[in-house]
Amino acid sequence: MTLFNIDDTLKQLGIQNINNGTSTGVKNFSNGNILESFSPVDGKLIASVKTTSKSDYETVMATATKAFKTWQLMPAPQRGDIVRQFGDKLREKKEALGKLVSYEMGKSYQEGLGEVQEMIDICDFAVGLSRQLHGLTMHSERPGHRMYEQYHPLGVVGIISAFNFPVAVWSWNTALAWVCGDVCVWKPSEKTPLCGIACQNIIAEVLKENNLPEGISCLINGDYKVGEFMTKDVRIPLVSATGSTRMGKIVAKEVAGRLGKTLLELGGNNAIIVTPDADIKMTVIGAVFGAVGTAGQRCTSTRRLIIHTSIYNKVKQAIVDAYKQIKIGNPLDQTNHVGPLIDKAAVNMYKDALTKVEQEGGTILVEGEVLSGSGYESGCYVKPAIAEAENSFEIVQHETFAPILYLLKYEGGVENAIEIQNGVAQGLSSAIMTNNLREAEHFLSHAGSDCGIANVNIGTSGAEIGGAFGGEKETGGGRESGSDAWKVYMRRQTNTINYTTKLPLAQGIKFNL
Ligand code: UN1
Repeated sequence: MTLFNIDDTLKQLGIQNINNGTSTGVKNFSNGNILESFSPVDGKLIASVKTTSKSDYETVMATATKAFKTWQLMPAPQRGDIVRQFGDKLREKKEALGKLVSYEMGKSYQEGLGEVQEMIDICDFAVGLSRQLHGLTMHSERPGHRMYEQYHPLGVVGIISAFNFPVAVWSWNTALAWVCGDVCVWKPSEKTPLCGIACQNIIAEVLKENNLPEGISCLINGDYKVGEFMTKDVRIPLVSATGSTRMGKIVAKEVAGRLGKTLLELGGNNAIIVTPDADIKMTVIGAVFGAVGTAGQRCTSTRRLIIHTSIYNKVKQAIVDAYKQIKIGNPLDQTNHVGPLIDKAAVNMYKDALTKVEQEGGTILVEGEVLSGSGYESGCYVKPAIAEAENSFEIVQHETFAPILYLLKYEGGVENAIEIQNGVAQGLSSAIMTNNLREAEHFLSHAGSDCGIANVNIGTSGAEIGGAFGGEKETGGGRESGSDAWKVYMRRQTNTINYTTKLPLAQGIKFNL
């Protein structure tokens, strides 16, 4: 079944059969190996990308460094206007880009559109921000002195993004970094390189239309070795990396070794606490979308449900019943809820996790399965599974990027549920379902969730861009998108100005010459 014409979509986004994976926004070139992008939807080759060689990378860095000299001098609101134009172009290309995201990554078309909407939203946010890159003013202890702080651009920002949000995560970083006066070099996941090419083509048009220098937006492609060009490069003061905790630890060590900055957005092991006061209908919707949406491949996906024993059976039954309604299949067919996993390696991890949970003593409530036959030819479609487990199981402690939901029980007060919720190495997203004010406030208090995101009567996934996004512990501590996340893309400078004819020293120190 052909649900859309992929050739037409690729044409609209300027994607050819073989694409140069290195770009400075004006020139596209590349001398590295060929990377082929296969769709998990139907297993077909979509197109190929030539990866970035070391010498291609050097050309990119020379161009980016030069572009920074111009870009940083442009007033921030004017940079904001460029980001506004980028947002407008994204509005025009929303359907095409949403389709490519869906076809190359495998998430539903609605979620593909949602991802492009997140890009548009962050552009709007960044435009407003471009007039608000505020510092504070302070009172000096010295007479006739004024003290204040300013934020200045950092330079070249490196962005390493993951396959699961192949376009939005780049835009959260880049839209803010641009208004802050930085230029960006982006390495998309080698599993979704065409999404990277499509985005770069869109921003390149905007930059050309405004006669801006090449190098403000650069693209590089390839595997972790290409990422290493950036992590090892002292010309890159900030590396923003999204992906696994394993990858984040390597990036953090490498960049810290040269005293660079990192913004890390890594794994989650997100739970919803379901208390006796929960609205069960809302809980089911939140939990099921959280667990099976994007086939469980969001860093905010719901992996654990922590249910009070008094309502355990009722909630369990409601969730198991809801799973019977789930339709798995081509994500571009809008009647399906769940598309494929990204590739066969992900399918193997899913299978391993299900074996492990049983070995550790868990009970499978909804059986997992790798689907085959008509419509499932890519071999990447799996059935969302549910297992009853213990929080202490090694597999429950681990983030498996697949639709597997663990049901856990708690007894007594909400503090016991919070202890289970916090009892993992990751700290990204968390939620409580309750109509009880005391429980909700306890969960949000300093004695409550230890995650970067804590929601009441909402699931763990689907955060809005207006808030700072990220988490604690093994999630890496970084914050992206809204609130004051922009500050990481700038360097802070404290300025003290003396407007007198005397030179008093701070701390009252006397130094008479
Ligand atoms: C991710 O999975 O890396 O909150 C990001 C959400 C989305 C972002 C997820 N807005 O689920």
